[in-house]
Amino acid sequence: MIFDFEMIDSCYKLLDSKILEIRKKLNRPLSLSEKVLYSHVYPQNQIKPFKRGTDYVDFMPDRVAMQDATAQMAILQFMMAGKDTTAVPASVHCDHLILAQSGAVEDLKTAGIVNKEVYEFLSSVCNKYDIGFWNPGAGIIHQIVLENYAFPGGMMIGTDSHTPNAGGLGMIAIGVGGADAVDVLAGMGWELKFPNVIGIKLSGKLSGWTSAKDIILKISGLLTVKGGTGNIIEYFGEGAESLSCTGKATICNMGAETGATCSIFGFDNSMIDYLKATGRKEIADLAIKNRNHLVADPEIYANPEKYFDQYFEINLSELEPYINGPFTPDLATPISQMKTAVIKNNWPENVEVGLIGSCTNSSYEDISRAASVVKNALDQKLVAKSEFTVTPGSEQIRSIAERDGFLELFREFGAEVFANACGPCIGQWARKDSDNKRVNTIIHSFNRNFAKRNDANPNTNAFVASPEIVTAIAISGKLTFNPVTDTLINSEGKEIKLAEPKGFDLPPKGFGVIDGGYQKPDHGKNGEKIIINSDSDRLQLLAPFKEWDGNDFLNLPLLIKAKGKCTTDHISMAGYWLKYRGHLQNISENYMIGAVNYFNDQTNNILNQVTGLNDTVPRIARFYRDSGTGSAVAGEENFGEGSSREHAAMEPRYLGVKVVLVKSFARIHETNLKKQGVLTLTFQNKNDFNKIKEDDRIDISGLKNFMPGKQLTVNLNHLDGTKEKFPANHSYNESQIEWFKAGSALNIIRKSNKKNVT
Ligand code: MIC
Ligand code: SF4
Repeated sequence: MIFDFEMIDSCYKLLDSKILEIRKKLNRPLSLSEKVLYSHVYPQNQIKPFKRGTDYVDFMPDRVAMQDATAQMAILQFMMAGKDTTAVPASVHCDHLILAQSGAVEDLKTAGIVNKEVYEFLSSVCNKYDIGFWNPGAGIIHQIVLENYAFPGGMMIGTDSHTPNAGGLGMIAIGVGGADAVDVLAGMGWELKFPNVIGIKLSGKLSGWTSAKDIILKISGLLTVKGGTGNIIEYFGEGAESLSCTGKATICNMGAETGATCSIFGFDNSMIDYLKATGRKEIADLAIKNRNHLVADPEIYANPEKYFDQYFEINLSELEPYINGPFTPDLATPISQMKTAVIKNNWPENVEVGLIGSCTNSSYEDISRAASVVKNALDQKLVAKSEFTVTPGSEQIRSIAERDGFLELFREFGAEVFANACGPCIGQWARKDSDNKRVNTIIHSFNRNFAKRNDANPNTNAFVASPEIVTAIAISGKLTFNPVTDTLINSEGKEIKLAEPKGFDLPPKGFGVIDGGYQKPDHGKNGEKIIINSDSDRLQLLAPFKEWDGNDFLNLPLLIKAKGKCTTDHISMAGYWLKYRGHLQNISENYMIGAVNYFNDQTNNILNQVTGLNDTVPRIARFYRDSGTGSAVAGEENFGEGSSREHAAMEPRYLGVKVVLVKSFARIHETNLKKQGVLTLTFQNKNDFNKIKEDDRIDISGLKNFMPGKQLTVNLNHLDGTKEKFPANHSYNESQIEWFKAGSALNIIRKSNKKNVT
């Protein structure tokens, strides 16, 4: 079955004339990113040469995808918008809420019981609003999108930061918060600062132990976790064409770790093969007809330095496997240097668990290559020294991995095969025998490795590598093992060298036909009633946030000055807390509990300026809110890095935080805060961060003349009566200032749509 074929067909029908029009207006060669972006400007008659990195532009993406942990808030907000149906095709995927504990069958059953209320809510809401619903066990959002929905030249948004996965199939696919999704679902333009474009030419060809994952591991090291911010990464070159479509998706998926808006590959034969293999020959045919529009113009490829805002070249023939981490995905070490790095950094060398799978690395190619390593190890009488787990990305992949004997091989090897879900990647991992403080090392093929992310233990050193390297390291049990050069001793005492991995881009026996767990919406034909019990602790209807009272912020107590890395995992932790993703009041109890207090280096232990006593962040935030002052938060670089979860923005709003003042923001988090009505400011002079004291009261002045490009002023009122004053920057445009004034972006949609809601 091809989803939304009419929509896709009409996109391609219009593409030729759109590109002609764009060429007329821009009169210069176009990158692929520009072709896709300009052909989705909304409305199309607004096209003019936009300034990359400066102009805010409205787009109309072709579709929206949401996963269960973010869909709950997105849909609760959409329900407040008062619409009958969604303006573009949309889908919801149940993947984040399944605990990985006792294997796929048992865990799915438990999830069905534990999350019943949430699944029923999402399923009935999807029916009512005509949204495709993918049941728990169907797979992880990005795999399902790639297998079913993505198409070359399309544009989509998704309420998950790894939405860019679909760039592997030539799509501009951008991770956003739920409020952004509501804009698109409600048929309004979706606003984005027109991104810059980083061109990366891949030359040469991968071989041996090196895989697509190593390309993005290297690039994460080059760009760092903030270097991609405000940019689309566009790949090209013969190396790019030599990669499988799913390999390209891995690169685009993990590109989120550089802060990039998204990543994209030009249309090529690997995409044709993948579309055909996944039952979408008709789409491949349409794309072939539009081939020229689905790659950059030849002038761009001939002169990349001239046209891209930044340009890099990577020779795949020279690339070696990488291992990134711990605690950050951009700490990239080539495998040949791991022995030295482990000693130098005192990383614990023994690896306790190797985990493969996740949304970014569970393609047939990944599974078949990892399985070939396992088979070779078994054949050579090697046993795994570390525990080993496999999390397939979708039922489609799981079923053929089972059919083709790979999962049996993994089991023979002692692996635990978890459900097709996020599982250990997002702290939904009931890790056995783990005390919560023990220093230890794990290695996985996921995307992120922030502190506490996988098992809630702050002392778990998590490293990221390709599935085949994770497998080899799990066999050796050592972080320092390099399968390219090193040998192992087998159960007979013989010295053994692991053979290089071998796999298949696509399943030789085809993908087969499976019941993938899809529920077709019936658009409320069954008279769906959306019921949220008032005593539910999982779901809570939202109440609109209050509008701005027209005054400067005065005397806001500093809530917390967060030290160092403060990702959305630090701001609104996942794992245990995922169960409250549909209940703002309950989830707000995790606000900033992972952030390090600058003044005592502790987490979730801050000063209450009024009582003089230390307490938790959520409790003190509530205290300030209820006493009528509200509060202010300060932070450092790339604040809110990582996830798209808008809970990290709704919680401070709900708890009365009025301003977040930091050295720099991650894109999605800054937008999320703006959309929820929290003022986002950055230090003009980053050293001003040092001036903020634990018992400061903070004023923000200039709000009455809040306008684009005009700085606001921060006044610090120190306890000893002294004051310090400095300017702060903001990135608000006019319409975003309206969000702030209205109390949230949603309040504006609500006002323009005064219909009663369910
Ligand atoms: C992640 O990988 O961090 C998540 C969990 O998928 C998040 C979404 C969420 O927090 O629900 C993301 O990437 O946006
Ligand atoms: Fe799920 Fe992990 Fe992928 Fe996020 S990165 S969507 S938690 S598998």
